[in-house]
Amino acid sequence: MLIIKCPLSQGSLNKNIGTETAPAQILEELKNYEYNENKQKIIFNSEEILISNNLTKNHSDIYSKIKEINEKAIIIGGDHSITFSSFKAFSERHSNVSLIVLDAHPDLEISSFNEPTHEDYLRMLIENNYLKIDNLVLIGLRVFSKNELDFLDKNKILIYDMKKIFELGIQECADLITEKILTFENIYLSIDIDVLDSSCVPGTGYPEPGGIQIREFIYLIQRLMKIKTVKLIDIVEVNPKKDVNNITSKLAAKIISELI
Ligand SMILES: [Mn+2]
Repeated sequence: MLIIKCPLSQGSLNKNIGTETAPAQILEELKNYEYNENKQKIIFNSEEILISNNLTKNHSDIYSKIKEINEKAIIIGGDHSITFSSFKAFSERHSNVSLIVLDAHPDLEISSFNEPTHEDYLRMLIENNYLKIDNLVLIGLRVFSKNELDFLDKNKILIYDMKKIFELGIQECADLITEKILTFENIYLSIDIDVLDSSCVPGTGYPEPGGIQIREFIYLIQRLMKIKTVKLIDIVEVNPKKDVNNITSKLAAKIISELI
C-alpha cells in the first residue's frame, strides 16, 4: 500500500490551521498497529507532496502526483480542498469513476475564491465537469447551508444522511451503497474525519454532534474495502493542534489500518 502525505491546510482559509501536521502525526500513530482486524499485516510505503506558500502550485503538484499513481493508495491530508486536485487527476486517469464522500458537511458552497476550499471543493468538481452528479454518493451529512440544500435538491444527489443511516441501520446502508457503487470501475473514497460523531473526534475543525459512531464506521469501511474497484482513498480534516490525547490521530491511524 502506498500512503501519500499531503500536508496542505491553506484550503481552510486560515480558519483551521493545524491540519498540515496531521500526516506525520497519523503515521506516527499507525506504528502502533501491526495487524488490522482482518489479520492483515500493516505494510506501506510513504511519500510526501511538498507544500509551499504557493497554493496554485500546491494544487498542480497534488494533481501531478496523483496522475502518475498506478496502484491503490491512501492520501492523508490536509484539509478537504486537496480532494479537488486529487479527484480531478483520478477522473482524468480512469474511466467510469465514482466519488464516495463520508462527511458531516456537503462542501457545496458557492465558491468565492479562485482555488478550491474545504467548503466548496465538491461543487467545483461538479461545476467544472470533473464529476458527474450520478456518480456521486454522500454519506453521513447532517449540517447544511441554504446554498447547499438548494444545490442538493436541484441536482438530486444520492445522499445517505445521518437520519437515513439511523433509520435503515448501518448494515442496510452498506448493502445499498455497495449495490450502487458496484456499477463503477474506478472508485475514489474521500473520508472527512468529521463524519464521525463529535464525541469521537475532538481534533477536527468543525466537529458535529449526531454522527456515525466508531464501530459503525469501521463496519462500513470494512464493507467498502471488499469492493476491489476502490482505488484511491483520502482521509482529511484531522487537526492534531485541536486534538485531545491524540484521540483523533489515533482513530485516523486505526481507520487507515482497516483500509490497507
Ligand atoms: Mn466536513
